[in-house]
Amino acid sequence: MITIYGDIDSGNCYKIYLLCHLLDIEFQWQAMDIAKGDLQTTEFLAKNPQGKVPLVELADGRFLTESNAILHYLAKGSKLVPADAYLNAKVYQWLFFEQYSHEPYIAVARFIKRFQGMPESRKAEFESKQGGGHKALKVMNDQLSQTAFLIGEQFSLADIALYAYTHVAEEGGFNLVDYPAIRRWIKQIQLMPNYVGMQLKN
Ligand SMILES: N[C@@H](CCC(=O)N[C@@H](CS)C(=O)NCC(=O)O)C(=O)O
Repeated sequence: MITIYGDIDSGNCYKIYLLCHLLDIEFQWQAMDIAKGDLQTTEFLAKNPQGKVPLVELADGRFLTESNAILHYLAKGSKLVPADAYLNAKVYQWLFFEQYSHEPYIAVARFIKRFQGMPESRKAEFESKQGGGHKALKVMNDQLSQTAFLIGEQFSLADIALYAYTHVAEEGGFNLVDYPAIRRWIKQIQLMPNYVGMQLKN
């Protein structure tokens, strides 16, 4: 069985948690508290020298980091990874978009607002994240106005990766009222069999 080292409040960790539920993959969850310094211990750094979560330990003791690489590894061969070369590349297109054009804005703004309580020292940085976040949301909304899911009519890893921080974007100050196609897509994902929200289930 795999072990996921994660903090469920982190969208990058929640992605893996959601995927495992949707695909019925057995896992153990090892809760890591970032604020308490759990990622800086010698023991954890030996597993991931980057000192970051998510980290997955495979049944044979090997480790894997980077949320979207983990998603790809765990979902290989499933219906969430299209066999068609173009659609497969489309999944990658959205995964790279998520890490470069979406997460650095929306996740960071959310962290400053929700988890740091908007300290004065980070207010300007918070504001600077709004433009990029809205740009990313518009790109998603435009796509989702044309197709049910991000790569087309097929639900894929791309949707899981982008759902993670998008469904809590309001916690980063991004009002989703102007993005009706995103709101429709969020509801559709929440209705899927085995869907779980951002709280650990016992
Ligand atoms: N690109 C990485 C980002 C990993 C990352 O930055 N994780 C954050 C939580 S969302 C973390 O561990 N932060 C702790 C730190 O940087 O000290 C991924 O997608 O997994």
